Amino acid sequence: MTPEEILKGLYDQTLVGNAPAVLDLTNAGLDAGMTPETLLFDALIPSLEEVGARFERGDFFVPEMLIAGRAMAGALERLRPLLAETGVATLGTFVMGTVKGDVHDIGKNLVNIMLEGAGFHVIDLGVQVSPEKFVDAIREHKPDIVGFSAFLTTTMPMFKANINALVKAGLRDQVIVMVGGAPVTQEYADAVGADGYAADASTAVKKAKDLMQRRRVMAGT
Ligand code: B12
Repeated sequence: MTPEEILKGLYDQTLVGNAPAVLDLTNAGLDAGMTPETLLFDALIPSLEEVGARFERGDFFVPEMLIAGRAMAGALERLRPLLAETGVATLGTFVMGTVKGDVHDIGKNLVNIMLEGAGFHVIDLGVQVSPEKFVDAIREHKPDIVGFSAFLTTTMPMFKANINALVKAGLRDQVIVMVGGAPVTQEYADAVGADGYAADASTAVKKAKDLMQRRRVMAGT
């Protein structure tokens, strides 16, 4: 199979949610010397975007979205060790979670993998994370950054609820807040008082490093 055929196959099989074929094609791509990034950004992610577009048009329903998501998640698990393969010392601690009411975790998991690859110690709280759980995790792990992920316009307001909970717990000044997810914008992030926003996983890593650097400069260390 040529690299083009592998990418086309990955795109098509993710679209129909054929998890075993997606895993086989991922392995075939890696065996052929293709990079994990190529498989992700040139096939897997575009395919899920198309799934979303079809759902919006009413051509796909929740079950189709679910099996496509599962197929993508299987490939992501295969790629995880390769994407996270670095020997960099720990840059900082990052607590991450999908907000309460929201079960989307593929985007969050991708950000986690890239953060780990860049040298962050990531503590993943999973999905449907309540403000109280974020507060408890911040008290326990004392992270440099906390990340809130939301994929629904109806769960984005949880960013503000989480930030309010941090303020109430006296923790807001001790942790950098980053937000993200498909419907989130820089304007929305600014409006809720987050410190940083990123539209994708590689920008999220860059932004996390920038924010840590800025905080160090401000603290004079
Ligand atoms: C797969 C999927 C599902 C799966 C989720 C499986 C899973 N384990 O995640 C299932 C089937 C469960 C699902 C359910 C629903 N879904 Co859905 N889903 C999707 C779909 C197709 C793909 C999402 C995805 O994983 N994308 C891939 C990743 C890589 O996306 P990404 O945005 O590029 O991620 C990057 C950034 O967002 C950023 N990022 C993400 N998190 C963070 C966090 C931080 C801190 C930072 C800095 C950055 C960052 O980095 C990521 C990596 O590069 C989207 C369509 C879409 N276009 O997003 C709809 C979509 C998100 N779903 C939608 C809807 C409506 C639903 C349901 C309400 C449907 C229903 N009627 O039940 C339910 C809600 C369930 C719930 N309570 O959460 C809508 C949301 C519309 C809206 N604006 O509110 C979308 C947009 C589809 C659409 N076009 O209408 N869904």
